[in-house]
Amino acid sequence: MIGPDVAEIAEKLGAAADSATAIPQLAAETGLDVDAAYAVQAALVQRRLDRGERLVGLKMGLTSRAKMAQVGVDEVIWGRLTDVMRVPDGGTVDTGDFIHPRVEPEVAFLLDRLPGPGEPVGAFTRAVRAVAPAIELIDSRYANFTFSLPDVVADNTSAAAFAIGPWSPVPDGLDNLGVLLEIDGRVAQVGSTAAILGDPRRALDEGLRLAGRYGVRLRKGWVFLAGAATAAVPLRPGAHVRAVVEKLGTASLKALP
Ligand code: OOG
Ligand code: MG
Repeated sequence: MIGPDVAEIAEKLGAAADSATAIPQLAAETGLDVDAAYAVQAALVQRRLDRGERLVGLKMGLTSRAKMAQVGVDEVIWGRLTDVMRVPDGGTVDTGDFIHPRVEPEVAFLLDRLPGPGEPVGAFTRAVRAVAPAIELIDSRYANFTFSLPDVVADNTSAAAFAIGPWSPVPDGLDNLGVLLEIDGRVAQVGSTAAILGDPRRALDEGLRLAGRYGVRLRKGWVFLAGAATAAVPLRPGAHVRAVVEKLGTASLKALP
């Protein structure tokens, strides 16, 4: 049996992102399973590295029920972040660069020394130097923002852009902080960090475990997005977006009119 053509699928997804043009889902047709989908994701991100982008971190996806319900996939997934995806806090994005962008509130970790393979994860406080409120801009490359599990994994878990607010030292509790997503000063989503696997710190354990399975090691200095606490909201031209996390503060971005 001939397996799915990883390079060809990665090229299709990369071209869809570059041209901001949606494509049909491709996992069912190509027989792509989750392991092959992570191979596509690696090739898709390698395509970015080949043109000079740098890996700067990792993101978790579908770590909350609200997100799983919104997209109809109920498995925790992870993707890769590059420097070009990072928008300065308060910075501007052009919705025209994306297909159907959505924004969601996140908690970001700044990674410190991490356990090597086989070592126990150890204290979260040792592995994480700082935490921050963040906004993730996701943009599925599939038509109608609809996908299966292998499809979204291959598409680098819809990663497109992210903004990180001010870093602060890790507070005592991270497990029940209020989360708000505001669009143009109006509350669009309300949640709690408890929605993220019960405690966003668990997202790091999951990230280490899942990325480790595919031979990816998290690095000191990397950013780690724990996954959205609420459903994502479409980003319209001209919108001002703020994510507010209790005790951590605010991250913001705007869309060009
Ligand atoms: C998949 C990515 C999910 C999150 O925070 O849950 C994600 C998607 O919803 O398109 O980034
Ligand atoms: Mg996200």
